[in-house]
Amino acid sequence: MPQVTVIEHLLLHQKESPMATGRFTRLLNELILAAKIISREVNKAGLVDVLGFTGEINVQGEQVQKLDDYANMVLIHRMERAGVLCAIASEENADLVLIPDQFPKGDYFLIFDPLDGSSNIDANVNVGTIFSIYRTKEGCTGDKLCDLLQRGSEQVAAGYFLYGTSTMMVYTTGRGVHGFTLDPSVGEFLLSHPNIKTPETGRIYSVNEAYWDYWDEPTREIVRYFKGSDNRRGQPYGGRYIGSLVADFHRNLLYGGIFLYPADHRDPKKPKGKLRLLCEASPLSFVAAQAGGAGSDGVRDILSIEPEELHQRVPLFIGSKNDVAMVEEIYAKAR
Ligand code: AHM
Ligand code: MG
Repeated sequence: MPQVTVIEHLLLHQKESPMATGRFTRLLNELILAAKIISREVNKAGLVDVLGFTGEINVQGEQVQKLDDYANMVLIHRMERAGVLCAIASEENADLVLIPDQFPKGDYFLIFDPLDGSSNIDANVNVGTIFSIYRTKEGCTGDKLCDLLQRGSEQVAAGYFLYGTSTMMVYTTGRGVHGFTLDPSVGEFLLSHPNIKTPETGRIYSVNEAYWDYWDEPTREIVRYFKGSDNRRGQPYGGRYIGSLVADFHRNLLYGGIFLYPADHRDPKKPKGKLRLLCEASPLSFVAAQAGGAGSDGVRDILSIEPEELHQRVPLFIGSKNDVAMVEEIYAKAR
């Protein structure tokens, strides 16, 4: 396969697309650079003890940061200087991060989860950065939340970096989903998975079944459907759950399957599940939809939900189209 970088691919295949602008290319370039820096630090995670950086203060006299804080800092530092954003939102920041006055501004709005699955870091399990990009609404200054919040269907691009056995970038600008693998010897993400399509019916279900007692009866029926043999496959789906959304999603995207994080009706902390609409569910649903799959809250397409707040949570059922449709069908029957 010829070695095509992300930016070459964007420019080669999307000439007529409004996304092939210099500003969008700059945004993507900065994001990629931030992800390479995060990837380098994630790869060193296991060496922290070996190198003696275990205390609060490292040998340079600097405060040792948790990797998720570090990833957040790198992303904000790079992206606020990119000159193409009007604001940033991160899973780690309660409020919008506005672009400081000394830096030029643009009309893109970037939302990210800097290090999804970070509770797995110490066990050397895959983690990732999820991103979502919008344009500021027409006529808006782009510095007020109410101006920025939009439905997932308005995203101009979304995707993720997966820090796994190799580091990958998977993204869409609404013209298919493409995957690139970081070649550390040249320091570039090279096209490895062009035009990803997910199977219409999957063979994997991914859910934290320990919450069984917290679920309502229709949710249990859904999980029984996937683990039983009276389903579309005529045999149980394989159960796989890493506990890193981005890694569970990526595996299911390639192999076919469904990831479920339902509402926990008896857990007062999670009446809408755990995952966030804007920095997790919406970007991954955009990728899923572009790969021929779907994302739903059990009733509606995730991409159709009008956000009300920055850190809004949403039940999430995402992956192969027929499997997501089955979830909606079982909930609909129960209503
Ligand atoms: P986080 O954003 O606090 O890291 O939580 C999100 C993570 C997802 O990556 C993962 O799918 C989920 O939490 C796992 O939650 P649970 O331990 O409840 O199964
Ligand atoms: Mg997360």
